[in-house]
Amino acid sequence: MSRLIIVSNRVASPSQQGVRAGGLAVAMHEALDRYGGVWFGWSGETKDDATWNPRVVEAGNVTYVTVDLKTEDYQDYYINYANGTLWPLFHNQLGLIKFSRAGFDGYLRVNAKMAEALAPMIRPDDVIWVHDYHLIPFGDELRKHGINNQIGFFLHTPFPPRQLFEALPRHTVLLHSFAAYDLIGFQTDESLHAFQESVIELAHGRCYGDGAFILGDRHGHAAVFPIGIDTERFAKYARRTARSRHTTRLKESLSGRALIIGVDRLDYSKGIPNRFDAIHALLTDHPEHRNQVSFLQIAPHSRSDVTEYKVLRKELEAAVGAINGKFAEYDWTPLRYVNRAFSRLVLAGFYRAARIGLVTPLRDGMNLVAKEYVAAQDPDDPGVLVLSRFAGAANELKAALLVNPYDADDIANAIHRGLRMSLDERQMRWKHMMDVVSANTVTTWREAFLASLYETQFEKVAAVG
Ligand code: ADQ
Repeated sequence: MSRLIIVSNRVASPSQQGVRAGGLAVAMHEALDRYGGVWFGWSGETKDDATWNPRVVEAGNVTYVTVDLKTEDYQDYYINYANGTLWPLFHNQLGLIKFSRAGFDGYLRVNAKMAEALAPMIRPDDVIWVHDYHLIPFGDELRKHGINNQIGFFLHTPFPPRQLFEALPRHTVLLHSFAAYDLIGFQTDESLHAFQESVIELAHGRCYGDGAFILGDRHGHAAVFPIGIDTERFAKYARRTARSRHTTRLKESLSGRALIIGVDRLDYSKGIPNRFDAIHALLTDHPEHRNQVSFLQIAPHSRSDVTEYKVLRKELEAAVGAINGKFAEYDWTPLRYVNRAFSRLVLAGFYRAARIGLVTPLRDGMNLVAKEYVAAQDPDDPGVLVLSRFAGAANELKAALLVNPYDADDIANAIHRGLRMSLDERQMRWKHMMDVVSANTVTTWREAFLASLYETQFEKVAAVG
């Protein structure tokens, strides 16, 4: 049977699997766990004397293969280009983009070196699945080593509108490297269409109704595969943990107040400052909620070496101080701000204890937290999801209270509405969303993507035959 090789920027070591903050890590582990295979990528270690020799660790049915990065490569590839250029671009944050030639060269160099490290381990019938914006040129680099296997690519972030993508210096180099993949997956129709428009307008390629595209002398397929979660497992966690020590402590600390929860990596795309503004607006415009609600924002630090993330940290710390300073009572703090990761079990219990799940990214490929919040609810007394209309998840979770994340008043009004919502309406909305997250799970996502990838293989064989 052919092996699945998953390639992603970071590979969490088996010992780090308990606590994971990051949608890709969560999804990849859940996908590999079930069927086994190889997970290849960066170890997360940077060393001045790093070599490209891969380290191999077997754990259960998964083989983890990792390489370390030299400090300079980490800086150019990861900090400067992937997270300093592509991440803000793909989240429509044009003002935050920094482009440097050294960053771009480093990005191409690391992709080439990583492909060189993996290529000798690939068997002829392996299927390779590359993930996310860090590794767009990876497939192209593998092809240079004569790898003719099926290679798929999934973009976890949005793909930006053509007018923004055009602002990226040397964008055609990236666009052409997409064409090395047999199949490219996007989270939403919007991203797929933006990619197709870029192919046509910026690289003079051709796109067809069935998702096929031609770019230069290569052709591939592009389609939409919205990512899901392991819904059943998450719901089970939530039931199991409803009376756990952590959940009990949290509930006791609320003294009967309603809990509003936000859980995100600390990232400017997640709209956390706007969310804090919304809490301010809620307590100002709806004073009846003072001393009646507590907002818990869990936001573990991420990408702390990138300047914009340091700036955001400072901004949030100041905002928390200002809101608590203004509204807190001697026996009540409106905003609890916690910068650490929790196990999935603990998170599930916290989501279930929350009357409102507040998920308001400015832009997000999908947003798994929204789906986890739904999966964790008690069917007899479910909470209300307040969701940004600019998260990919909004395409599926239409029964959430959809808001404009830039509009603090809109968010505040949705929270107010959620806090007053009848049990009947909460149950009706929750059931609608739960049906969706139960039907489209991380397993159906993975199976749909791989089935399409295999299909392109048959088409290739048929074309050659
Ligand atoms: P992320 O931007 O990381 O993912 P998201 O989809 O919300 O965003 O996933 C975050 C994951 O990390 C969730 O599973 C969440 O439970 C977990 N997490 C967050 N904070 C945590 C904490 N304090 N402790 C433990 N776990 C925590 C990227 C894209 C998204 C896309 C995913 C998957 O940006 O748009 O949905 O990949 O494709």
